[in-house]
Amino acid sequence: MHMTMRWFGTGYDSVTLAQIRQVPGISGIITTLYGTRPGDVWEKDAILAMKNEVESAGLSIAGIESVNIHDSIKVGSPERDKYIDNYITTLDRLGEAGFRLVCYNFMIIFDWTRSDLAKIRNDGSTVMSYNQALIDQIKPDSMFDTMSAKSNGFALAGWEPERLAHLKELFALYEGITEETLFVNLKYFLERIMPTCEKHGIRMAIHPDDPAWPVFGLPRITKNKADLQRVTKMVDNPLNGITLCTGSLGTDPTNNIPDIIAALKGRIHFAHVRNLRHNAPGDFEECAHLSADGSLDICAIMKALYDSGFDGPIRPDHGRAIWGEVSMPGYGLYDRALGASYLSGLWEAIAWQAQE
Ligand SMILES: [Mn+2]
Repeated sequence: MHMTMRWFGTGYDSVTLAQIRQVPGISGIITTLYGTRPGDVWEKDAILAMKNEVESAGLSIAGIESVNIHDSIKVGSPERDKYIDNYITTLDRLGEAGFRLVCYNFMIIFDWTRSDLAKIRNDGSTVMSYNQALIDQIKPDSMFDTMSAKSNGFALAGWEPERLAHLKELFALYEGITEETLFVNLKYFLERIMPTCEKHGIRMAIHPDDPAWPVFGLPRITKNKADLQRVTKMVDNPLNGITLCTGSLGTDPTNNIPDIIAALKGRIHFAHVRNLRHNAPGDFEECAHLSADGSLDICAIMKALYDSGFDGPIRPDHGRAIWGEVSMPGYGLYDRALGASYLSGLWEAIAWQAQE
């Protein structure tokens, strides 16, 4: 296990690499080439500049989150081959630069979704929250404004304004797309990229749906154990794996995360570990990482990862906004540093006990 933190890049993140380097146990960061759009070929020079910037700050890049997938690939339209070729070129360049982990997702139109980015808790901290009844009152075309309204002026990962400006066209594009079509199109994509992944040893780690159910009637195919097993089995290559995101899978209380970890043993290439609190069906809010603060047993999750032989990067995921920090929602320094220390402490105790 390597403890990491996500970093959004100079000019995009309120947190600096120098600050991240001082969080105990952090050896690397997870980042991406910001400013690129889904479908773009990443420039070699830009990849190397990103790598050099992080390494000259005394850290390494433990993985890329994300290389996003162009809509034509998800839809399976004729121009998808061109965009898969672009994706392959990007993977080739990332592999040549020494990168071995790529996170991506197959959510359509909307990425992760929340009804509030700054819900005030009793202790005065704020968290992101989701209430299905509130989402049901929002028209899809005002979803971007709802998300941006409390983003503290930061760009939100997966919520590209240029793409979402064409929402009507996007909904038209995905009309008639079912879960089955998405599985078929994902399989086609994975089969085409696997030779390049094998050439460099790049582990692909699909990120689960957040929340883990269809939103605005759009199908989702990475919601639970059965979905993730289907994804890993339909292209049965060890490099075709998943990102175990406890905060996403955990939105559905019927998802037993330690059981999912055991079932996906060997195919979990990356882990996002955080807690959340269920208020009612379809109604949850984020919280501190500590088990006692939410509904997930974080110790049982870390133990399951340890027992599965997990050797990839873990990062604390969204944190609360605390101590007056102003940052991109979920991505302040303070609460994620607390989360990283807590997760490292659990891992140390679990490893110590295993040696007794
Ligand atoms: Mn996640």
